[in-house]
Amino acid sequence: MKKYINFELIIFLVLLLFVASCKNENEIAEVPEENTKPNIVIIYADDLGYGEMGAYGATELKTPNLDKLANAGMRFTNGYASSATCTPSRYALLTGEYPWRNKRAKILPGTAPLIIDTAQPTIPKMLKKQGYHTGIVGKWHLGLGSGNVNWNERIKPGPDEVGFDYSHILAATQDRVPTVYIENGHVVNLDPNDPIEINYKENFEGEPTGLNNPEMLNMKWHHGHNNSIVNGIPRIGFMKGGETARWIDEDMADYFLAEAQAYVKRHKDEPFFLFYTLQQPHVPRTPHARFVGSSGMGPRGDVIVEADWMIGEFVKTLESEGLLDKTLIVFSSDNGPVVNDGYYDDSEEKLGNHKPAGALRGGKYSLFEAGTRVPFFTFWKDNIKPGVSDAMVSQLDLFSSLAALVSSDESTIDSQDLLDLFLGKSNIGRDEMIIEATSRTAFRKGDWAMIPPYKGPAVNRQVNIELANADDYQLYNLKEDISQQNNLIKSNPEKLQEMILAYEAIRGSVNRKTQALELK
Ligand code: NG6
Ligand code: CA
Repeated sequence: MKKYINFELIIFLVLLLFVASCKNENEIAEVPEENTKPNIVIIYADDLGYGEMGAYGATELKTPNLDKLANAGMRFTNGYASSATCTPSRYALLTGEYPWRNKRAKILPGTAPLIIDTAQPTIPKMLKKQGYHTGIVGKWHLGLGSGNVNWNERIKPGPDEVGFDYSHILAATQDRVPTVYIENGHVVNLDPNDPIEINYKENFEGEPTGLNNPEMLNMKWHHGHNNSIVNGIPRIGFMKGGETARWIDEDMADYFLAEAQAYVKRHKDEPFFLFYTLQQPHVPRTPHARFVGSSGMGPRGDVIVEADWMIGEFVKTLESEGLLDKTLIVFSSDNGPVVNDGYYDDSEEKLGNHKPAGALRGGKYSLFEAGTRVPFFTFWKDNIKPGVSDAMVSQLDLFSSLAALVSSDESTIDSQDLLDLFLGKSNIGRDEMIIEATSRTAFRKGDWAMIPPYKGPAVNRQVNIELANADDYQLYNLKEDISQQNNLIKSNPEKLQEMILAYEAIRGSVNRKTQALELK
């Protein structure tokens, strides 16, 4: 009798094990691990302001493709770049570290060495460890090499050494030399018999410049931008040689779009991360002929229309490759808007009623809100429900949030895991953060903004932007006063003290010596 019971029990257990193992096999077969990893694309505009998309209230400028994504995704009304200029914002986004912790995170010349330590964690490195292929197409501006780059050899360290498997970039900005594309460390279409030489201090003998040869220009410089002339446009820095490699400015949008599309097609069968970094609407604004006149606002508006079109085409590619519901798209801008950033390009004359910063005060280079508060949204077909959030979020937070998305346990001190917010499952953002503009810092906490006193002009007359320099502290309640018109330090000294203490707890006490804004 005893024996019989045991026999039955054993059969039962064997059957149970068999069923359980079948179920496991089925599960594994149905959901292979790789398929659970979404592709990640960050589309990053250059100098696009808070008020430049229909979804953020623009009425004069039409951005239908961006609006479609923003309105179908999670749109943040308190989304921030970490800085009011390009290099520091890009540094912070990729490393998850506040840019003011790195003294070299400032607007860089085209000859600057790489400012990300090759041992430092970065988003692409973190994603690579989770099986992602990683690529960057577009603007870089984080430095290349370790000083004295030879542009005619493999240029390193660069994107590859900080985690990008593939890179197809412009080194610095569209207005800085070298005016060539660089693919995986090699200048594209370079003729070895016509080597490239670059110098940011002095010209090469006999080479024309914007300063000396105005007759050669088809775009005039307003301030700075009077060194070497490429395609009739005077640039920052001096360049010689590399004739066959020089880009055609008007083709840049099409060029990078084709590269971004090709990248997606090449890597559609594995999880990929693409950092698609647009050059628009940074100067010089050079829309393709198809877009000239498209905005009625001159080249600045036209290149925004062009960028919007590029994004529409790029999304179509994701769709036709069957990837739209497998790809998280994050869109933002590296800093706020500037209208005249150094060329006479009709941008001021033709601006009309368009307000690049919306209701915000300041602009690029400014510690007022327009410097860092930018368009910021996430889109993921069938995975993120349409919504608008006023929670505070910084591009710094992408590091830890994307790590959480791909089940990596990496994070950084400055980057917060706000994945649920990005996916529209929560409305809890950051409580506080430091913002930066041309090496000055200010503080955001809750509804409040606090700007310490800084010496220097209140307004930069060249770009016509209020920088937020003042003799005393400034304190604004952004909920009641989004345009920062009422400084509340006198009526609310307790709040000011609280803000100063919280700011200094992160930033330390800062030596606020004169911080002249050098635009050169
Ligand atoms: C400034 C340039 C400006 C722009 C900026 C960098 C002058 C006078 N001004 O120094 O045109 O290139 O640097 O912009 O040279 S950013 O968006 O890349 O930070
Ligand atoms: Ca920028």
